[in-house]
Parts: sequence; structure tokens; C-alpha cells
Amino acid sequence: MKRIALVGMPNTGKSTLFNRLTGAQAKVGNWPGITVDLLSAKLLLGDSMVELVDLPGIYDLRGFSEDEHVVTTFLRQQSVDVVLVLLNASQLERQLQLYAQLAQFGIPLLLVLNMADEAAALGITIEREALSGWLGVPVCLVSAKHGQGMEQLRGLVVRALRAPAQAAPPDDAVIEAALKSAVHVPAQASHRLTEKIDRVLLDPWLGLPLFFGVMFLLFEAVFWLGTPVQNALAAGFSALRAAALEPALAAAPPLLTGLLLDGVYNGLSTVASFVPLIILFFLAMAIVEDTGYLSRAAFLIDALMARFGLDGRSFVMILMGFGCNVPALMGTRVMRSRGLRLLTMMVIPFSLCSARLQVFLFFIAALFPPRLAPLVLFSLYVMSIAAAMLTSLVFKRRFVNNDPFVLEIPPYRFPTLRQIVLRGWHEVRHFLRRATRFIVAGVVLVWLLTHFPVAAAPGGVDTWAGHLGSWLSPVLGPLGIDPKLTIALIFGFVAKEIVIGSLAVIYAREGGALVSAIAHDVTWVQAYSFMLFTLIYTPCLSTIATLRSEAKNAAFSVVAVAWPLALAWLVSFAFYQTARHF
Ligand SMILES: Nc1nc2c(ncn2[C@@H]2O[C@H](COP(=O)(O)OP(=O)(O)OP(=O)(O)O)[C@@H](O)[C@H]2O)c(=O)[nH]1
Ligand SMILES: [Mg+2]
Repeated sequence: MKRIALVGMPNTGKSTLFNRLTGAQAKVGNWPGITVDLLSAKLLLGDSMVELVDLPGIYDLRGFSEDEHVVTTFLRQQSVDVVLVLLNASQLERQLQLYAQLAQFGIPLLLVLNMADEAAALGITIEREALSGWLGVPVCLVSAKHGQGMEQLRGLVVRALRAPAQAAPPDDAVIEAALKSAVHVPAQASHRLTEKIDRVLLDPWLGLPLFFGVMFLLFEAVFWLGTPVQNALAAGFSALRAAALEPALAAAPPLLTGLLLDGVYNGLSTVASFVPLIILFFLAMAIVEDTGYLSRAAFLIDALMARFGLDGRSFVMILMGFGCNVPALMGTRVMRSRGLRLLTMMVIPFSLCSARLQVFLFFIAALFPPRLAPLVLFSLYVMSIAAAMLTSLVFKRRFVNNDPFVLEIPPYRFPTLRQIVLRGWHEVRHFLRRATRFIVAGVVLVWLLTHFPVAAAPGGVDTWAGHLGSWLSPVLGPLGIDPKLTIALIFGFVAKEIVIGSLAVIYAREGGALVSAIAHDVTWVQAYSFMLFTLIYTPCLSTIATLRSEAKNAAFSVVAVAWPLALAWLVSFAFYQTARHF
């Protein structure tokens, strides 16, 4: 099968084009460095199938960061039939250099100028034929986001595959002449609206408070919209159990009914009721990221982060970790300095990911009045960042950053509805896949632990779970974490998605009944201490595995697991021992 590769600078729309051509769902975002690994998909071109490969963005083929390495190794070692060189049509002056470097690889090239819509809006005109004449390669002008120029592009690719032609690498003089005669840029080509908005949002004094204000308002909105839906779903699941499932299983042996209803059903339905809130949360994050506001946040906070040995990119990775820590850890590949990369990897696991979010939403709903809910959750986000900052202060001397921070600030781009929906769906699918995979196994295990040996009262001190809980109580007791919560924490070590499902099994209740049982058993101080511990201790096995494979250093991985455990204990201890006196 013939193979086509997409190469270009970061944030030029390679993944958008990849998705448009193949119908795949590669992650897209208005931030350089979204794609950090190869992605490939097949598509039908003319009458044959070809493979299209999406690559990380690169500024320079001679670079030495991990993602640039991915691209050069790929071009050297794989047989590639045509390279689509994707450039931002409104930045040709800067980006054509990359084309010249690629021409030296001796692979047939096709020049694709993307973001034709933005170039046109800026008043830039490009004479496609003339440019093609100067460089000796086919050129086409497209808009991957809106779909213009796709037919022409497909036609050119088919032709290039049929009759591969290599152009001579252009020297600087040729490029200069090509730009001069084929690309017309008006004297004042600037993103007007972007500049206007940035005058406020990038204000040195107002910028950061505004950013945190916007994030806080988003939270309020997510809660305000999502909580009623979540309550309705939870009530629906309870009603379904009482009306249909219990009667249907009435004749089955009690042990089996217990496993199916108190175990699997309660566990899954409790988690499922949080899905609407999680979806809304992701949509909000997707919009913040796609518009380009996240890049601005990185820029604003860079100076502050430098004091902690980190930089603006680390901050964005931390925010990305709020979705899931795993892709955020992989995102550190764009960092050139190994010290900076390791330090960032050390702090990302403190990011309050969606799995932890679900645990917190549950406890907050159980123990705090609705009026306080957004505030309590916001405080946990603040704690999440505080834990990350404290960690970088502790470790910054071991991991020194020797790479200056250069970040291009992209213009504001408003995501299309299609982009938002795709992105939201992508995250939700990921969440559900993990949730169902871990939860079913987890709740069944918890059920076994809380129901055996058979002679013991279910969930009591004589079950296996009870023994485990009392064995750990000298360690977790001083944090206000009782034996029942302890079991949930142990399973949370594997994945946080199991925590609430486990509690549903341990308490043999679901939905509203579970909430009131926990509210009855646990004080808000204990609950907050439990949440702090959940926030800071080990994120999940997938994160540990990613840390291990990205850092390629066993000692580092051990510290990256042991330190958060110790910190979690200390923070919860300090909180619980202080707050319980009030
Ligand atoms: N206006 C406009 N925006 C586009 C177009 N193509 C992509 N974008 C936007 O540009 C941003 C970057 O798109 P991506 O597809 O993630 O870019 P990429 O080249 O894969 O980026 P990296 O993976 O970071 O190298 C997103 O906000 C897209 O919505 C286009 O033709 N016109
Ligand atoms: Mg990409």
C-alpha cells in the first residue's frame, strides 16, 4: 500500500486535514504540540487504498526534541511515497524554510497551503501556479477546517502517486524570489479581532485574574447545567432497579442477586449518573483550548512558573492533565530540555483528572450544600495546582530547565460545532471505555472482599475487606479515613473510576440512598480529607505506566509514585487534625 505523510510546523492544521481526509478523530487543538506521536489511517484515493500518516508538528528538521525525532526517524526509516508539506498560508514567509529542508530528503513532495480562509481574511493572495512554477512541485490552497480545496488536493495526490516527481531543493534565493512574485501580503496584515481581544485578555495586570475568573464561571455553568440532569439520571436508575430488575431477579439465589444488583448494577449506575457532568466539563475545556485561550494562559503565567523551575508549556500540560494525565504526560515530548520534561512529568499527576472529578462530585453532593459545591470543587483545583507547585519547588534543583520558552500565540479560532462535538465525543468515549473496563472488574472484586468469608456479616469487620481496612487503620485513621473508605482508596490505586463504584458495593446502596448513607457515616471534614488524599496520591496504574515508559528511568518512576503518597498523607493529616476541632 502506498503511504503518504503529513509534515508541517505545529498548529498548521495537519490533524484537522487528517481527520477531514480519513474520517478519523485525531485530537485537534489551537495549541502547538497537540500531536506527539504517529497516527495513521487508510483512505480511498482514486481507485486504491492508501495510508495517510499524521505526524507531530516540527519547526526544524534539525531539532532534537522527542517529537522532532519522531518525524525525522519516520522519514528516514519508512518508505513514504509522497509527503504533503502543510504550511500555514498566512505565514509562508516563515514556513517555506521547512519545505526547503524537506526537499533534501529526496521524497516526492506536494505543497499544501492550509488556512486559506484566514489568509483571505487577512487580504493575502497567493498565486498558486506561479509558486508551483518557482518551486517545481504541485501546490494547492485548502481550508482543512471548512473543507475547501479537498477535491483539488485529492486529484493532486493521485497524480503525484501515479507519476512521482522530485523537485530540486530550492536555495534561499529561489525561495525569496518565489515569495516575492507569488505571494502578496498587504502592508497591514494582522488579525484585528484577535489584537483587540488580546489587549484585554493579555493585559499584564488583568490577564491572569481574568483567566481564573473565566475558568471559575465555566465551573459554575457546568454545575448549574449538569447537576439537575445528574439527579434525574440517578433517580431513573433507582426506579429502574426497583421496578424491573429486583422483580426479575426475585427467584435467583441471594448471593447472585447481591453480586448483580448491589455489585455490578449499583457500581455502574452510580458512575453513569455522573457522565452528563463530565461531558459538560469536557466541552467547556475543549472550547477554552480550541479558541486559543489556553496558549494565552501559558504566556501569561510563564514568568510565574519560571520561579518554580517550570514554564508556560508546563502549565498548559498541567491544565491538559485536568482531562486525563496520560496524554498530558505524552505532551511533554515537545520539551527539549530533559530536566524541564522530567519536572513537568513529576507534577502532571497532581492534575485533577476527570476520574477524580467524578469522585469529588459525588462527595461534594453528599456532604456540602449545593450553594457551596462549585466553591469546594474550585478549592480542590487550587489544591491540585498547589501540590504541583510545591512538588516543583522541592525538585527543581534536580531537574534544571535549560531551554528558553518560545511560544507562538495563535490567533483566536472559533471551533466549528463539528469540532466541538467530535472532541467531546472523543473524551467521553475514552472515559466510558476506561470506566466500564475498570469498574466491572473492580466492583466484582470489592463485592467478593466484602461478602467473604460467607459466615461474616456482609461489609462487616470480619470480611476480608474488614480485615484489610483494620490492618491499614493505624495509617489512615489519623486522616479520618474509615475502613470503608480505605477499601475504596485501595481500589482507587488501580483507577479512580472504581472508587465510587466500590462505595456503592460496600454500602450496598446506589444513587440517592448511597449519598445519604455516606452523609450519615462521614463528616464533611473526613470527606474533605478523603478527597485531598484521593487528589494527591497515585493517580492510576495507566499514569504510572506512562510515566515509566516516557521517562525511561526506573528510579524516577519510583520517586514519582512514592512522593505523592507521602505528600497525600501529610496534607490530609494536617487538614484533618486541624479542621476536626472546628
Ligand atoms: N481557520 C482555520 N483554522 C484551521 C484550519 N485548519 C485547522 N485549523 C485550526 O488550527 C488549529 C490547529 O489544528 P491542528 O489540526 O490541531 O494542527 P496540527 O498541525 O495537527 O497541530 P500539532 O499537532 O500541534 O502539530 C485548530 O484550532 C484548528 O481548528 C483552516 O483551514 N482554517
Ligand atoms: Mg496534530
